[in-house]
Amino acid sequence: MSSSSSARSRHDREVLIIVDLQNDFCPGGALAVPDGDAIIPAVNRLAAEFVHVVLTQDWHPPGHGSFASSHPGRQLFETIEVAYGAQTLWPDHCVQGTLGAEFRPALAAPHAELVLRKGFRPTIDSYSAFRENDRTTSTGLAGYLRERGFGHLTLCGLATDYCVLFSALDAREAGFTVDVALEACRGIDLDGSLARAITAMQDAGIVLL
Ligand code: VGL
Ligand code: ZN
Repeated sequence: MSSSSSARSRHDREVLIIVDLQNDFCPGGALAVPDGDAIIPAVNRLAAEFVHVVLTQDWHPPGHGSFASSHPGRQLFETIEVAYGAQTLWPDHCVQGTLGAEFRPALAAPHAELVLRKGFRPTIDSYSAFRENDRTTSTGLAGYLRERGFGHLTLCGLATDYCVLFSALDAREAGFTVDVALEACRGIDLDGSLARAITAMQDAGIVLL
């Protein structure tokens, strides 16, 4: 057994999901999360502990419906009504094939077994790695994890109050037990969204580490 695999101690029913640790969510990126790259040492430590790791990647086509630039006259970070309800308008970010959409180079998870891309449908955003923002379109991730025999998920990454939050809530709803490693997450915090996210996760039975 190699030294790296013997250092990995987590049980085979457990998987680490690293959410959207991409250039555009780090300082200098198009939708930078404050201190977003400060989580990388903690994320890399977690990744080294887990045998099984999944990465998610926000992956929007140019002109995506979540971009303020697609809605002339609208402001950045404004909330508008779309077919499925409220949608926050973001700067253009994580456009497919661009440097901003690539994983942060300092992320060290070469043994990740799946990269789950989301947000690729032009008119539907997807904060959750499980279900798009219309709350009906599945990404297939729950089925994948179940078929792999995973029962317990640990989440970390960006941003605590958007993609980590929605992924954690949907994971609970799909029947997984869920931990969120808060020291390995950072939030965007629009209008108190970070505090609301913490409360919502606690109320859903998610264990905050
Ligand atoms: C995210 C806003 C828009 C995230 C993705 O990864 O939390 N937030 N797209
Ligand atoms: Zn996005």
